[in-house]
Amino acid sequence: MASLSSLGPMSLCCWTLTCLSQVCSHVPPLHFNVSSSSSSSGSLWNVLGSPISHLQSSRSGSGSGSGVSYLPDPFVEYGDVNSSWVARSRWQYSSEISTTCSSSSSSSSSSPRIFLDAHFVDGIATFLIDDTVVLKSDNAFLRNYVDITNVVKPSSKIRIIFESPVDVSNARRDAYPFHVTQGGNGFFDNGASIAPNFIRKDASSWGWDWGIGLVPSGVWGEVRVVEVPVARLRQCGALVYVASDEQYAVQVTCMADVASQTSSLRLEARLVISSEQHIAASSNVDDSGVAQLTLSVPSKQVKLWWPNGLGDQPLYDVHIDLLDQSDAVDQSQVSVGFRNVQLVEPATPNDEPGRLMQFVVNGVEVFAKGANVIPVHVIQDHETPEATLTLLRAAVRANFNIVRVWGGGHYMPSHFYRQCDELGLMVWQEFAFACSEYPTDGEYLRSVSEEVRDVVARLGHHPSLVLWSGNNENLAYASQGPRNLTAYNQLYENTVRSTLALVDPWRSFWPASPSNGMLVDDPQRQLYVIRWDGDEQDPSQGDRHYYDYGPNCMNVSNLPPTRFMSEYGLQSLPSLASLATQMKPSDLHIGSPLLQHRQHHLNGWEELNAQLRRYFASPTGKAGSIVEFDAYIYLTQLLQARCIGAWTETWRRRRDEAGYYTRGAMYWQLNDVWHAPTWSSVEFGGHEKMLHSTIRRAFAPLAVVGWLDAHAETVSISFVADELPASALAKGACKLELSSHPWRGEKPTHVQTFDCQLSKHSSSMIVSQPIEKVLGEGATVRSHFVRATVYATGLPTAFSHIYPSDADPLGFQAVALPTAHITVTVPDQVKANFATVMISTDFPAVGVWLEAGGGPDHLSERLHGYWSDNSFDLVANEKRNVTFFLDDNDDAAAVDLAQLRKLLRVVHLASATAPTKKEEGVAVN
Ligand code: BMA
Repeated sequence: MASLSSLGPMSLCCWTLTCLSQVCSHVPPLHFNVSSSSSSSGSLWNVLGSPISHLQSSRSGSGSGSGVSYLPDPFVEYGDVNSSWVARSRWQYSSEISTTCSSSSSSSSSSPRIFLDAHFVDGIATFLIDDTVVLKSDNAFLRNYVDITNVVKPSSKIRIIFESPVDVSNARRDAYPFHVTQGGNGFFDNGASIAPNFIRKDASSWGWDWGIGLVPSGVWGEVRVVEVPVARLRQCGALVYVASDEQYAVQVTCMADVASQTSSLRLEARLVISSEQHIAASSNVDDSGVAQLTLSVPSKQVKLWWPNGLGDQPLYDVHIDLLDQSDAVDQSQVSVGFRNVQLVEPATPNDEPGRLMQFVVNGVEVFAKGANVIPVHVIQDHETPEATLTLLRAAVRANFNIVRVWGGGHYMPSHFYRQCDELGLMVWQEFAFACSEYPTDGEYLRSVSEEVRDVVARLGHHPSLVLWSGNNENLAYASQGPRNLTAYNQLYENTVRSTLALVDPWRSFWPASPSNGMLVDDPQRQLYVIRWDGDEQDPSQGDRHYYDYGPNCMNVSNLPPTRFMSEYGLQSLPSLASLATQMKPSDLHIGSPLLQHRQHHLNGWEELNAQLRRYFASPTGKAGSIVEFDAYIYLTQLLQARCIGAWTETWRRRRDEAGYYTRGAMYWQLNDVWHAPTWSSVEFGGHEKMLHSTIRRAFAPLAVVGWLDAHAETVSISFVADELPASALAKGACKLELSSHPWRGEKPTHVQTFDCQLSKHSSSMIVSQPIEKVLGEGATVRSHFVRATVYATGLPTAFSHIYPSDADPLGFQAVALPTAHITVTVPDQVKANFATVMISTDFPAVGVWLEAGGGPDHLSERLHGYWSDNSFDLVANEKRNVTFFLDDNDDAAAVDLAQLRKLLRVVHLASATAPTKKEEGVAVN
């Protein structure tokens, strides 16, 4: 870095943010000190965030108007509506560039060049230096690089003007020669006229059926002014592919900005296998500044990268140097991993019509277990490494091996993918298109093509990234007419796929979710044709999305067949403690206007309440009270956990079942962007809902699945396994116990045991018996329930509870549900960031839910953390140890036991529901 270190940082002291529109003339101009970065690449400073962030940041004292907030928090109360004017306004960031370095400081350059790097400029923005336009940016997913040498002067003024994305996109739509359907949302500013599909910007930032509509503009990346005496690496990427049975290849591609024409610029790359062993190669930089080289890596010399649950995640660094003669003028580094991941579509084992949809990782047919990820934050400067890590660790805790980065959001920040590499989470990365048609004029398609190239250059090296995919749910538009089909092909086959094949021909491509797959996907011939039989939800091929809120959601025989279920879900409410951070106590009751406002899913309450009424008695507590609301929240979460848990187990157990051969289950949706009724299993901020613990069991390496047939006449027990330890696979290592438990009794009244033989990466039915036989003599579907327990050497004991009442039109209202008395014993002493408590009960308890705070007594006061197990069922007289962990990011902290004792609460079905008749002649406690 010899010549770069001679660069003195230019400095830019402070940005002024001004509102340029009439609509916001009442807002005083704000001054922001923006920190300068002293990185060796000669960067100046960053302008991070959006007007929304800055208008609020003054409240915390970071702006010059300390102590004053010009904008209420958009996430609190009706802040979304009250801040819609920000997206309707024009904004200007302005500042001064003052150079402090001398252009003659570099020995090897007579004419340094100066570049403006502006990464991830979200919105419609014009950059001006003095009064010269240097950049017009309207694709939020790009990194922009502009040579400003001939424009910038010492003490130049720089301005960024953001237009209103609402006005610009509406104008573009109105001027477009034909109608381009915009679907999926309409929540910005109470349903104002919007055209999100006319701007390359996070579609869900305009609001979604689970999300707040803010349409924030801003700079999520960095704005830097960089002086380059000789040359610099603008960007470097690496792609790993299988070159032969014995060899991997690492293709390194860099783009250089060259200041002084020299024929001796060279790129050198070095893969570090160990401190003694490196593999290196070099290449010249061509006239256009591109340098590409390939490192050949014998497979035997590197360890394989595996998804979570299947092995380790070794990563290897590639050091890249840009050399002028023998002087290093710039350097870069990427980490790579070695794995062979393909999404394949072979025939089914018994040659059924259609084909499988199967991830094969290093030769292993892997069942994909995971969920769909939406943006971690609508205002992307809040998508910090801590926030993404908290979320991804929760995914790993729930035994995920994959996440789908859904196309209605944005490409995630780089640290997200790095964390997925390290945690073993495969990423199915969708291009940013969802639930809409899109324009297909030349300028739009050119921007998309550039986007594809940039996304590959930025993300391609990540071993976790295993699949590119075209869009979310847009194939449906192709069937609407010839014009629509032509537009579809232009955008996805002839632009996204064909560009992708030029820059990353090795990674698997899936045309859309859902879809029937690719008929021809041949980068050699440059031929890309979707397989399209007119039904993108074809049960015999490709993936499928399933949402049907009408039928009894615990009747799993309603679930449709599919080769891969890539979306399914049901709503629930977030915890009271979370809601209380964004709502006043007076909003915290069933049906409150604010809650209605945040329910963005059409008929959401009706569907949810119909399912609740089917299964559960009404929530306990006085009508309209917070106690009732808290119990209602619990019931929505229990319902979601039981139904989506059961659906997940069902897709998994159909792995090897003829007529199904389902090879993936990815529920909708992992996370949230605010506190509202949504499909998530993890709340905004990281708190786990009941579903998350239930999913952890459903995705366990060995899951025991108990299920009822369509008429509730038989009880069946299936095992589903991924990778298992050798100890569990040995003969005699596995026992299954089926026990029948009275709701009101001390002990099981009928117990059967079976030997079982486990095998990995498989599903199989172990027992299927008439329900009377399982319940035993004298027991009825209303008086008893069933537990299946699996003991396998080297594995934790796994349970499944089968409630025959699930098939009863009255659900749990039909049984003699006792009021269990549950005791939790908190230890006296603990000096760690976790504490193990013992939970015990007298009677059976359904849906036992532990929380370290919250509820009507403590509202938003709680210890932030998660439980080793939660949302479980207990039989009479059972005792169980459960550990509470403070948030992952709090490693140094210790659990405050006094606080835990004070805040701890336990809810279960009987405690959350009002006493009902439940069963003739049985008194209810
Ligand atoms: C699917 C998703 C999202 C949506 C979800 C729930 O269609 O792709 O668009 O949020 O269903 O309705």
